[in-house]
Amino acid sequence: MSTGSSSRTTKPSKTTVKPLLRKPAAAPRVRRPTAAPRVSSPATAFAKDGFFIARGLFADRIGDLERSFDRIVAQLATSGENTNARWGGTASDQVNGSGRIVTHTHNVQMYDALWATLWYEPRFLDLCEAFLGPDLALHHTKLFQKPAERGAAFPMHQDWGYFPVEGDRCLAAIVHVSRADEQMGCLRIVPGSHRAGRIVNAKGDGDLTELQRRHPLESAVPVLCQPGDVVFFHCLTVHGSGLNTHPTEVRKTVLAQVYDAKTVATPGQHHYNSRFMLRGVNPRMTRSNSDH
Ligand SMILES: O=C(O)CCC(=O)C(=O)O
Repeated sequence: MSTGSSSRTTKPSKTTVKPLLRKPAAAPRVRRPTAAPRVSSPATAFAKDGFFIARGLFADRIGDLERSFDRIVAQLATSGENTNARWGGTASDQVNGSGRIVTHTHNVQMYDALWATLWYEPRFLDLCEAFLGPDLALHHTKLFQKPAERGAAFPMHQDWGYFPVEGDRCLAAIVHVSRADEQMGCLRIVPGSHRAGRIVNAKGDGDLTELQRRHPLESAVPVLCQPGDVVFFHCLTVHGSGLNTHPTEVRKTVLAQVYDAKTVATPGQHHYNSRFMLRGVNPRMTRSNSDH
């Protein structure tokens, strides 16, 4: 596997926003460098930018991941339930219009053990540990499938508003099961935005917010990914994702929310907090807390 924000060739963008991944820099002019070039560590990049792309982290598992993903989506379709998680609210209506879909379920580990054990892979946890420290708990996971042509967008938001964690020591990790580009409604991010802290009205499923006026979806940086790439981002990083208007390609992702188990996730939130320990110990766990 290779990690880091390395270059990928992409089709020319319709927007004026530059994709996150640039072409390789021209060869340096200095003939005899006196020191090796500085390469920032994942932890340094995450602290500075509020995100890190682990290229190909699960590329060698992609066949199994996609088979499982497709099976779960088929299972969802037979349930008769509403599985469309397209957000409501005027901000979402403005970007989505009508008839758009994002197929969703929470807690993918409840469908297939593959999505329970994947988070225990050392290559995944080593990165989480670099970003959050040695004691790591799983909050929840979720699956998103944006169908071709009709895939819904997520307006810009910060995640903390949905499941606040003490000290904001929480991250999202998006496992790309398919590729994702701008036409397919890829993730869009505002690099460094986590450093401004919690924004009031940070949610994306209500009326248009100051956050969305300040950071329009189309100005955020598109994060172009290949199957097996994992994008980690801070719970304060301003982000959203676009429409899937691609005529044939489906965008498939599974997202895990992981937090520092030395901090407490505010109870009573809409999002289920599994509190499963992925690595290390939870020094704040109590008998009553472990029982609901
Ligand atoms: O992956 C996406 O399309 C965006 C998901 C997202 O913004 C979120 O779950 O907070």
